[in-house]
Amino acid sequence: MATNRTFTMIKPDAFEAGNTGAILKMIENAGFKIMAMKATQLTPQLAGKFYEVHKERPFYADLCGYMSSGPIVAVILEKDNAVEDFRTLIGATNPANAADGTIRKIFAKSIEANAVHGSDSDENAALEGNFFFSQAERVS
Ligand code: IDP
Ligand code: MG
Repeated sequence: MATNRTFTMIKPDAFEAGNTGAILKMIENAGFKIMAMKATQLTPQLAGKFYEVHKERPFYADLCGYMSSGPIVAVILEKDNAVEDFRTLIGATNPANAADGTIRKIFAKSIEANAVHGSDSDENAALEGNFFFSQAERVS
C-alpha cells in the first residue's frame, strides 16, 4: 500500500448538517485527491469493529452509537505526506482545542461529533481504507 494515502469519514453530524460538500471542497483545496468514496451507514457492530482500538475507553459505547446513528461518507485520499497533512487540516480531536481554519474548528459540534475521521498512521490508513473498499472499489 502506498504511504501517500489516508482515510477519512465525514461523520454523521457533518453529513446530517449538509456539510459533506463543503468539507470535501476544503479537502480538495488542500491538495488531496479522492481515490475512493461512498456514502453508507455503519451498524453498531461495524462501528465497534472500526474503533476496536478504543474498546477500553469510557466513550467507546457512546462512540459506536453515534457513529452508527446516521449516514457517513467514507473516502480514501492521496497526497504527499497524506496522514500528517490531513491531521493538520482537520485539527485537534476536541474542536475547542482545534486551530482556526481547521475542519473540526469550523464544522465539529463536540469532542464526539467532531465532523471527520482521520487515520493516525500509514498502516491504519491502509487497514481503514480496506475496511470500506474492495480492490475494485478504489483506485489501485
Ligand atoms: P481522533 O479522531 O482525533 O484520532 P481518537 O482519540 O482516535 O481521536 O478518538 C476517536 C474518536 O472518538 C474521536 O474522533 C471522537 O469522535 C471520539 N472521542 C475521542 N475522545 C473522546 C472523548 O473524550 N469523549 C467522547 N468522544 C471521544
Ligand atoms: Mg484516532
